[in-house]
Amino acid sequence: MKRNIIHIDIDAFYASVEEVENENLRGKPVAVGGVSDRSIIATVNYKARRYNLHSAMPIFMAKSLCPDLIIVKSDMKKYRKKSREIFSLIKSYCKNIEKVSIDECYLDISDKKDPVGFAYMLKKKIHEKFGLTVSIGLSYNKFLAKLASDWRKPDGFMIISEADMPDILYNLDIKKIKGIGEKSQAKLRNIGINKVEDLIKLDEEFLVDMFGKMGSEIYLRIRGIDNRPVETKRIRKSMGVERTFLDTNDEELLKSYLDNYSKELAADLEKENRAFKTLTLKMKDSEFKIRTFSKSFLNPIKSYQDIYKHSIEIFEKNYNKKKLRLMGISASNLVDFDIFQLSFKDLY
Ligand code: DCP
Ligand code: MG
Repeated sequence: MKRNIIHIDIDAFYASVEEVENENLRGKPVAVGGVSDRSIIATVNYKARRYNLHSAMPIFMAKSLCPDLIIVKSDMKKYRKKSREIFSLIKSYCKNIEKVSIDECYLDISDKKDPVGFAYMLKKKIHEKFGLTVSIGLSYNKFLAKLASDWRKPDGFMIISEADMPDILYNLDIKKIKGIGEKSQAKLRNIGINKVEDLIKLDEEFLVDMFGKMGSEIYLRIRGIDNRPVETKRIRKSMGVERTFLDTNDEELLKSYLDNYSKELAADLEKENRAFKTLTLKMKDSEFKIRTFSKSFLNPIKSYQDIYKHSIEIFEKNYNKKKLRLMGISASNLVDFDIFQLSFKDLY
């Protein structure tokens, strides 16, 4: 049966939250991030995007491109709370919701008689209650719904029907397809493959050779096929934080990122009442080589202090001084903290 799926993504999320709260910011270029010149931008509003500012850009660079930029210090607690409120509003209209990040979710609305009307209603409700605009994509699978929500940002609404699919997809640049990294893009462009219409001529074997397991996924996606369900109750096997930034080998800066990640991961664990036994540090260098290192614990950990301490330890032991472009930490071997406490009490 044909499904109707929507993907919702809040526009310039952190910056919009700040603009709603402080009217002095409205109409001006705004960035949210760390305030020191050495820190990086989390996001910028659409006014600032006109100056080519974007997420992960260092503050000093942003200031030089846009001297009038207003920088607001990020407040994760506030954005998480807002995110929870928005998702719970959405959930009151549709239970089939899969949250995929702090400001994105999929809904399976196959049971709604008027999917377009429903999408507009949601946009209106979110705007009325929170003053925020969202972009929505409507299609018959998750991949195309996400592509559609990205199409007309901000405050966008776009439908991709089965009839529209070939025109939209085949004209797409290969960089728009998830799983095709910069290195593979360069290789493909070298052999004259720039758009999906070129990529589609390759057989599945070729793609699997090039991309591993992901190759089969790419083969299907570029044909508009994606059978993944909207997973309402996803049982998470791991939780983590990772970011791309401007290449650096400044150890103090890298450690300050680990400090931020540890705070975020601890807050996520707290929210879900989880602790964990394995911590993994991932480092991608400027040549795109990825190295990961893990450490396991007998007793589960969950606090910011513990996560930070162990992340730093793994980092100091394994960092090879090469410039990094991405770093992340993740928690796996998750345990439910209530259960853990219970068994712990039972033992003593
Ligand atoms: N974020 C971050 N660091 C990044 C990317 C994003 O801290 N490198 C944060 C800030 C964003 C939020 O996550 O507000 C949501 O990410 P999006 O990619 O959806 O970006 P925005 O919502 O800011 O903008 P858009 O209108 O493009 O969705
Ligand atoms: Mg967004």
